[in-house]
Amino acid sequence: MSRIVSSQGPKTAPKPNLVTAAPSFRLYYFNIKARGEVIRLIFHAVGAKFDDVRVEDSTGWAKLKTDMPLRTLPTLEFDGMQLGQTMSIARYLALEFGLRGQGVYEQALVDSAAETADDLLSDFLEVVFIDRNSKKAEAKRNFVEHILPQTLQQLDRYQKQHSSEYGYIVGNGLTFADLAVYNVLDQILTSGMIELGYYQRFRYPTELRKRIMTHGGLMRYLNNRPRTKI
Ligand SMILES: N[C@@H](CCC(=O)N[C@@H](CS)C(=O)NCC(=O)O)C(=O)O
Repeated sequence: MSRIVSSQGPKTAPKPNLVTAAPSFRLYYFNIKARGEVIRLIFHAVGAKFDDVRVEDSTGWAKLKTDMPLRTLPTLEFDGMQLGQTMSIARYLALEFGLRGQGVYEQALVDSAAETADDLLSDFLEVVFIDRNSKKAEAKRNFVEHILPQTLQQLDRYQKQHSSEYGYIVGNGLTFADLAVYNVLDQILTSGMIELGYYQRFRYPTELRKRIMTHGGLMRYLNNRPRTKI
């Protein structure tokens, strides 16, 4: 369920639910994809219920900020606890939901791939948020011509080394690293920086996209999610 927190939103963070046995998850993020989207994808990939709280404006955020452990979003609340930092939240949920990989080494490999996706997302968001048009054009060119293809080549090599399974980056099943990679590649595509054909030169991104397109829970979400600026 999605909720929008506006300037009329709640003054304090809602009280934790102490009665239910299964954790009741509430994700706070802005009404954009950017960093928080990978966490939404994790919930939808496993069909777990969560309250998708989308903070809509700066007044709503100013009121909420002091209730957040690191004063940033995304923040996850569950069982009366709070967790900040996107990748920590993603790792925690991946462990809860079986998207973490098998064994300690494989889990570390999954982390490496997810961090690579997160680095790419940071580079992408840096370009998106550049104000000056002259600088933006140059940064965009550098991103599309250098950073993106280099990262995609790295991911292709990585998949070849660590998975023999179609469309998965490590091991033989979906992990949160696949969702992190899908998330950033999808955001780059929908920003209009590149066209879909761009990814077809790369094996893993092409296979991964096909995997996601045949995942019922993810497709339902991707086809119906709120249309946002980024
Ligand atoms: N590394 C942190 C970055 C958190 C962060 O800077 N979040 C931004 C939104 S993407 C934020 O909360 N901005 C509002 C603010 O800092 O007041 C993470 O991934 O969670």
